[in-house]
Amino acid sequence: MTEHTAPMSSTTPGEFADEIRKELKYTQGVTTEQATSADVYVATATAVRKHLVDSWATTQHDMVAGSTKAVGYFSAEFLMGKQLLNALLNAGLSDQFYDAVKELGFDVQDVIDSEYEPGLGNGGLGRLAACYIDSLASKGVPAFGYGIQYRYGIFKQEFDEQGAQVERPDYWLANEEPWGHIDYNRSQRVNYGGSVVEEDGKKVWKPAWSVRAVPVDYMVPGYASGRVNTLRLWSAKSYDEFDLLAFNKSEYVDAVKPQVAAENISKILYPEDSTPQGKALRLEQQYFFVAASIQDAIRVFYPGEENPDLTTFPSKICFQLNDTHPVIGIPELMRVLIDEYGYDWDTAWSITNKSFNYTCHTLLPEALEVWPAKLIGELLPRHLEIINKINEQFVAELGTKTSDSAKIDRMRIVTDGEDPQVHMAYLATYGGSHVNGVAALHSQLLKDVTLRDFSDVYGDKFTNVTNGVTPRRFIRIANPRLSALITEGLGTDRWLSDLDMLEGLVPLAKDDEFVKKFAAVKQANKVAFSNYAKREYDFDIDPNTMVNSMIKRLHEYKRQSLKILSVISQYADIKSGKVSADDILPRTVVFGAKAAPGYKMAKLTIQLINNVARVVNNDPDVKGKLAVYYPWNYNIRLAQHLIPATDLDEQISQAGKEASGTGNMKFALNGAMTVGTLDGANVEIRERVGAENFFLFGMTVDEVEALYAKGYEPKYYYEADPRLKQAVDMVAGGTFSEGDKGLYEPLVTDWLNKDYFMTLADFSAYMDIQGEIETLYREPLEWSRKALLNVANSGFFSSDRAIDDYLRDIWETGPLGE
Ligand code: 26Q
Repeated sequence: MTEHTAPMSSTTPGEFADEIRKELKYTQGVTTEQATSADVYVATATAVRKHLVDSWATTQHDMVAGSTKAVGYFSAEFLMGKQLLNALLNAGLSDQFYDAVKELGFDVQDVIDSEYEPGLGNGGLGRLAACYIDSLASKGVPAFGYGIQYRYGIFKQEFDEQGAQVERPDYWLANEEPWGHIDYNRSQRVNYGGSVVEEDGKKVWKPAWSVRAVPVDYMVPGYASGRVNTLRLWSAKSYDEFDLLAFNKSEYVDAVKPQVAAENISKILYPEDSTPQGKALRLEQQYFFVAASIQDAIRVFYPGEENPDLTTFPSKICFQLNDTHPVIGIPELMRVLIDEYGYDWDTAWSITNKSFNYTCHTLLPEALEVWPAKLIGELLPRHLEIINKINEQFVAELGTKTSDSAKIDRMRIVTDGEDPQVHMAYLATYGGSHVNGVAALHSQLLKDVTLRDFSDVYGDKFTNVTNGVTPRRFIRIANPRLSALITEGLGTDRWLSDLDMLEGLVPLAKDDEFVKKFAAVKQANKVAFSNYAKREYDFDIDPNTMVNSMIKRLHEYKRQSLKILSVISQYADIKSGKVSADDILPRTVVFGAKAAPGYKMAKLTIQLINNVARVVNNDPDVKGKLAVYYPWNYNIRLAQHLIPATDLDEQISQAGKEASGTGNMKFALNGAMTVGTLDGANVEIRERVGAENFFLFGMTVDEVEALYAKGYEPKYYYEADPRLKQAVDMVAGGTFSEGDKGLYEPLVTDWLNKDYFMTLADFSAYMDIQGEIETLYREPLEWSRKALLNVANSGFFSSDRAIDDYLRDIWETGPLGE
């Protein structure tokens, strides 16, 4: 007997069909006959929301009335993915939905496809925030996600005739968006600019302009928790609308300008995911959502109170800073407490310190945000004063802890000198209670390298929380076949809220019949993906080849170059007859990646991959042996289709550069094997699934450091490995640019002369492990057994476990009513 614990509404399919009909009629204003799939999508979304609204209201009520500390997850990005199937799953209406849509005479796929994916994030950090608010709701922990409702999400990626990336605006709100609830009655004023004056011995900020922050609320339904939390995304509106009347006619049109400027604040998501550029608008955005959210939290937890006792604030809610992007919240809470509620500095500092914690997501020094003090002073003069005072207090405190003045100098939150800079990571570390990295290796490197001085002095603040991903979206929804098999194997579906239960599959890896079923699931997923790729991209993917995927942002440190050089080398070997036809293991290599629009090397790498794909896929000599596909506009939807169909996953960053990675977890949980370096969470994945079930290659962090120290010479590796030399020479010689030797020159020059991320040094090891990979793949049963052990041993990488870690070690809170 199989035990089912998934939420199940008592609404029948017929009743749900009636609800959808009603929404079509009364909300959409169309008859079922007139309705399009898009209408049915909106009507279904509206209907399912109504199923969740009571739980939403009780969750809000219980949160404010109860004594359980809530969590405010502050993030400039929430990469949510489509909402419909997730909402249906958690409302217990998935089955009813399929039947109801059929009853109404529509195609389920068309209805699902009508939802436009909101792209309010760049990549890992934004998707992590989405997984965490899912897990918080599923655990019944009272929580808000606080962020920005950008009008334009991450750009839509297209490729031009030459294979180069073209960015198109992503105006995701062009059609009706049924999930967000705009709440004009709970808007907040956010001020900017002006100056600070003294009045009666008190500092008073006289801002020059302000913006209205209007909350757009999204339900975050928990899985089997009966709880629905809120994702509150702020949208910027102008206050100037009514002032227009005061202008005379000649100024009428110009008068609209400040309104446009104000609304620009939430207009666009910055598409860079490293090397922050210190743009004023970016700081305006950061302050915008953080200031609105802090006021909002005070309003929510002290409703109607004129003089709230904010010394209790840290027992009501704590704020998690998702990287440094919301760190301006620290001086903002200080300002609110001191200037608006009259607390003295020390009391305000104690409240603030308890209220914030900081998660760092990087190891690249250039990715740490630093703002010119001058810019902060122009935009937020009172905050600059407060930051300077925090810095003074900090430097004085350091003086009592160390006599190493060089160290104190290095640690300054505000640097000395002509053009002082504010280090946001330092402000976050000093201003909050806890600092965490996102994988064991990353947290260790934070302590040893990136924030070493801080960990010497404030060692107790440092902790690790290894990232996790939600099994609801990335297993249950993305991979229904595997989900059914897991439930069959375990005799229950409780694993969906307790992913450690996957360990129960370990004994089944010895059962050949079960392993064959597992292999059949993968094969069916590959066929489904092949159909999807045909429909969406007009690709002809052979599902009987090994599907080998590399999906992530395009970055030099992630080393898509290493992958494409290896593909070129394989191509050359097949062409030259170096490997005989029988020895070739047919492979389909799939890339998915967006590059920051200004990142030249990354964009050139995209062009190279596209042109390798063009040459390889059109060469009859390699047909059926090697194919390369680069579906454009990689997003959550594509991930949900490709991951379940992947045999081999690439996690090949240079050791010590990828903070964690989360794609690696999604692949392992969906039964792909990983080829990877000892970087980020790969280390822990390998420990858990077993070294014999993971394809490890490449230099370690220590070896990388030693090689930098010795002096790295990429040319040496180029000369030493003829496979590498041949591949690089083909790129340089124009094989993938119709003879044009200039096109990839910047790439080739970098490889041979700089190669900061040591792609060339790791090439031979990477090529060598391909042999092992192919040998195993030729034993389908053994491959599948190992892949199954990856699934069975990856339960740790659930975002539910990650949230448990945060609850225990950082937030010190738990589910409502406990
Ligand atoms: C900052 C300032 C100005 C403009 C842009 C930014 C910016 C925006 C996004 C900086 C960084 C990001 C995103 C970083 C990111 O996604 N990091 C990834 O986080 C994942 C979740 O922890 C990790 O798994 C990845 O290893 C890490 O690269």
